[in-house]
Amino acid sequence: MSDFGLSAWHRERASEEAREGWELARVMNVNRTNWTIQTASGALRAELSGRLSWLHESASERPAAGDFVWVQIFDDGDWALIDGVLPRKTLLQRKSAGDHVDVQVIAANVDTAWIVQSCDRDFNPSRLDRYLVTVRDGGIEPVVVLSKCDLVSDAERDEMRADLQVRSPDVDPLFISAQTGEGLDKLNDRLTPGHTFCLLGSSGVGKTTLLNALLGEERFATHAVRESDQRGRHTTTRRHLTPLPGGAMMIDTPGMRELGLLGTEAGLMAAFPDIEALADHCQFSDCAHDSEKGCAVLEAVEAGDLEPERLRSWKKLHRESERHELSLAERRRRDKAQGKLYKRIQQAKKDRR
Ligand SMILES: Nc1nc2c(ncn2[C@@H]2O[C@H](COP(=O)(O)OP(=O)(O)O)[C@@H](O)[C@H]2O)c(=O)[nH]1
Ligand SMILES: [Mg+2]
Ligand SMILES: [Zn+2]
Repeated sequence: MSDFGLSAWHRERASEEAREGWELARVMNVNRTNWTIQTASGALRAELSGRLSWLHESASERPAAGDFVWVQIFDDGDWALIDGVLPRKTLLQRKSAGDHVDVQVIAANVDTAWIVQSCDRDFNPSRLDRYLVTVRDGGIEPVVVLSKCDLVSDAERDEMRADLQVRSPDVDPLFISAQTGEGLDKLNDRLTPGHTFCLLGSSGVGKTTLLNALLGEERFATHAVRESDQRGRHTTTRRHLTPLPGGAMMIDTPGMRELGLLGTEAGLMAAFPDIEALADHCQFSDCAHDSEKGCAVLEAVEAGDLEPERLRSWKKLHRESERHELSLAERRRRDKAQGKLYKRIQQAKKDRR
């Protein structure tokens, strides 16, 4: 556990910039301007060096949960200074919530994401597609976990399984219950030591309960789903990284109300390889698979080889991802133009003096 998930890949990157007097640590959580890091000797409070905060102007470049960082420890191990971030092997990000279009990092260096939906009321294949695209886009392996299976009948389970078989044939869901313990051994078996895992899913689906079960103790607070609106309250307020007994790391996240897509072309390709392969055979290279002549994707739907619902899902996510990427590009262009204008004004002022 002493290397908190530092992979060979990261070690190699670290040796390229080996720093005298600095050591490697891992970001456990972030709270505005405060970081908690895991070092070889335990958890520590940390701050960003002035150089780093200046270098990393955009929030998405700042150290996030799961990042490996260069630190210097002060005051007998009381606090640390972060002065560098190792390249990220994988990156989990979304469009920031709300109208403002920007990228928000959820976590860095996650190997496998457990996408959790609860059997009783959260099961939703469309939302699952959204998570799959996000996870794939970051270069992360997805595992679909259907929680609270104690609350549904065997028939209901079969229905969900069949539903997924049609909609997302690549997905092999794991039914688990933290209540009865069903399926937990299967999850435990998948916890490769040294790998980093991440729990994703709506609030109230049982992510933190699952983490506690894996830890074998009630370390983190969970919250009952409110009867009034059937939603879980946000008990997990921040993403945080926790070392598990077997040597794997787990990042728990608060439920995200929105998981907006932004520039996830690679994720769409990885999550919908069938559609992408068919699209290669469309007559027009910019085919939108709507009503075009010679559209191989529509032909596949017609022939019953592609589930229409799957195509609908792909289209929706594809459109959203492109739209957000365009507005981000547009905003960046505007910011840049504004920056130039500002510089010109400053120069003009100077010239007048
Ligand atoms: N019946 C049942 N309830 C569960 C299970 N796992 C979690 N819960 C309950 O679901 C609620 C929300 O759990 P929590 O772990 O806080 O969800 P999170 O928001 O995803 O972290 C709590 O009241 C848990 O007791 C389960 O396997 N079966
Ligand atoms: Mg939670
Ligand atoms: Zn087409």
